[in-house]
Amino acid sequence: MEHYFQPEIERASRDQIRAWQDERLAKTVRHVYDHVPYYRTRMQEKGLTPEDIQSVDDLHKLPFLTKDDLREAYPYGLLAKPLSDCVRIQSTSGTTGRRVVAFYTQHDIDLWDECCARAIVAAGGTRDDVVHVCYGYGLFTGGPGLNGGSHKVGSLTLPMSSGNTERQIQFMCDLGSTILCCTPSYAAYLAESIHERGLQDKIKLKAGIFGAEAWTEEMRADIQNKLGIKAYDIYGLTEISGPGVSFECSEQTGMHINEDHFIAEIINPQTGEVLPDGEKGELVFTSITKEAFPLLRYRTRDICVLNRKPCSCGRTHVKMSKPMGRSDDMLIIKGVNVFPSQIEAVLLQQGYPANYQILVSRENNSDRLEVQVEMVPEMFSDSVSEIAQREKELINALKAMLGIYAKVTLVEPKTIARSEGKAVRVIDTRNLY
Ligand code: DLL
Repeated sequence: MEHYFQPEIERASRDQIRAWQDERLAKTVRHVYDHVPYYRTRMQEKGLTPEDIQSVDDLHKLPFLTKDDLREAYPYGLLAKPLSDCVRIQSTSGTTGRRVVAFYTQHDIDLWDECCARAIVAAGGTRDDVVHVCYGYGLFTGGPGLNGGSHKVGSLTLPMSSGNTERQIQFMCDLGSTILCCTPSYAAYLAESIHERGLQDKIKLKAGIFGAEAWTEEMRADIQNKLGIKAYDIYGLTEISGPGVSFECSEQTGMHINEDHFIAEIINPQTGEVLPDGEKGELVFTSITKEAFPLLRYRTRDICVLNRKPCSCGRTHVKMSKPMGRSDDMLIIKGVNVFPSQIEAVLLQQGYPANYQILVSRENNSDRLEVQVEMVPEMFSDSVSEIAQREKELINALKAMLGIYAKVTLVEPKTIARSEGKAVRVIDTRNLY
């Protein structure tokens, strides 16, 4: 039977959701216009006043906001409440330029925790569960978000943070963790480590809530089998609050966006044109209940599809597909668009583990793509010619998927570094020289 943390909201009629969105959008726009000079200037440049934004139908009139805008406004430029009302910041792990800092009032944190609680209950969580959180704690939103959600549900919460796999497994066995929250790459590593130690019968996990990075259906099947659990996807981003912007239900066919808090649009990333439901494009969010850091039409760079077909779980909120890549991490190799998720799907379909690295380089003015993937232990005793044959099979499978040649190198098990947080899959050295 399906359970809900907030059934009246999660199963609200579409008319009700729309009424909440219209009212909250107009209120948010009025608030930022009055309190954030940055928004007021941007709206005035477009000849807009808050009266022009009465409902979701008017949303398209507002300008987009990008990560660069947030960096420009660093640190306080987009703050919509006095600092004395704010109780927390979180920040992204950006690799270049200034960090993005998001602010929260206590009310913002309460609503964020509720979003994560919805995800935990959708994964079968109750106050009787032991929720093992090994997302990082600190500036990253993963640990604090799931931690807060678990408290709201009333589950026993293990604030493990990331790292120290030995200790993770020991606590999991000793305390009887039932719900695991971490990145899918770390879940795969934990599963592998539990099997190596022959401890699969000692763990009591029933579900996992995995997100913060892209993962494929093949990887889901692999983790589910190895740990004997049901694996649920969870999505979110620091700018919009953190994990729990959307989450999967028992149907496991996309993530319900918490539409009472966030309005989702899909746009053509090149032109900015709003696309109809069902079309693939860049996801854009407007937060309509945030006090300290509301964002209007924030471009996520995540490419996905929205689906409004009724869901068997009874939730009425729109579903987003798993992100199919990011408009900014799409690799262009020899002029062909390549998403790391396509490569991962091929590897897993061919029975390889999700331990791989994609190396992109430039040689003699030409792009070169290499995929290093770990052999499964059974292959370890294969002869050199058998390994060469397997590499050839993978080259053909990748060619069929991507349309280009990729060199494949099978490496010994355990030679590719494991990640405890978000995995680094792509090493692109083309722009370094
Ligand atoms: O990753 C928040 C989070 C923590 C989500 C824990 C889920 C679980 P950021 O570090 O700001 O926030 O990174 C946000 O990560 O724009 C996506 O590109 C990617 N991402 C997040 N969840 C998923 C997912 C957190 N389920 C960026 N599938 C987003 C694919 C995801 N990509």
